[in-house]
Amino acid sequence: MIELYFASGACSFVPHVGLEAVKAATGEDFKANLVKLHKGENKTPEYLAMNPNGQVPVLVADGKPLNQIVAVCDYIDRRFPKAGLLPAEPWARAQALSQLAWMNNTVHPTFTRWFRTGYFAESEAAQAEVKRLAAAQLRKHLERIQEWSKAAGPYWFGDKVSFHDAYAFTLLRWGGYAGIDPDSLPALRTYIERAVQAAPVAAALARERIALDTYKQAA
Ligand SMILES: N[C@@H](CCC(=O)N[C@@H](CS)C(=O)NCC(=O)O)C(=O)O
Repeated sequence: MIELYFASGACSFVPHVGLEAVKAATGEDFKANLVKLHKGENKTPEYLAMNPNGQVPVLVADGKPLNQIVAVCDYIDRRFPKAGLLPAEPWARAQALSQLAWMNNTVHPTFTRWFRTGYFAESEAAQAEVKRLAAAQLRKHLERIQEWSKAAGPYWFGDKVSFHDAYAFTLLRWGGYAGIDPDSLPALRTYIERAVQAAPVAAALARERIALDTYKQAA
């Protein structure tokens, strides 16, 4: 039995899409537990016992909690290889994990500087500077993802949806909040618009009630 603790629009979308792909490929269902971050549901003693970082996602596999996206994705792929979420050939798999790790350990924390600027600077002027520099770095990061996405056909690894499609969507969607117009990354946008049509992505989007509409919301 698999359970996923997720928050709408958060990085937990990445394993969320993976589990929908597993369900489509194998029939293995999962329980999706919504965590309301704005209500502090991720800071309760029960939640912290599953993830001391107080973050989503948490995957609970047969009663045991696992956190950190890269580990969660690796576990889902190894437990359900039939879903073909990651390449099986060792070098291709290592490259795939390298990309996933970079999205998680570099692009994602750059967004943290944008979303939670108060952690990094106190004065209004310093915060404005942190935000401006973060936005400039985010654009460069999204440009690199756009370059990678040019090899997608139709999805990141071919004809099966993967975690990378979900992370690319999430990062482009967050970019809208940071003032990055998805239209300014046309190849990435075209690929993402294709990826969101895939049934597992569409199912996760519907459960989370999100879309690629944050740029307009932020304007
Ligand atoms: N490196 C962590 C990042 C997780 C993370 O940053 N989660 C965010 C949502 S995207 C979160 O739960 N934030 C709430 C908080 O930190 O209070 C992972 O891979 O799981």
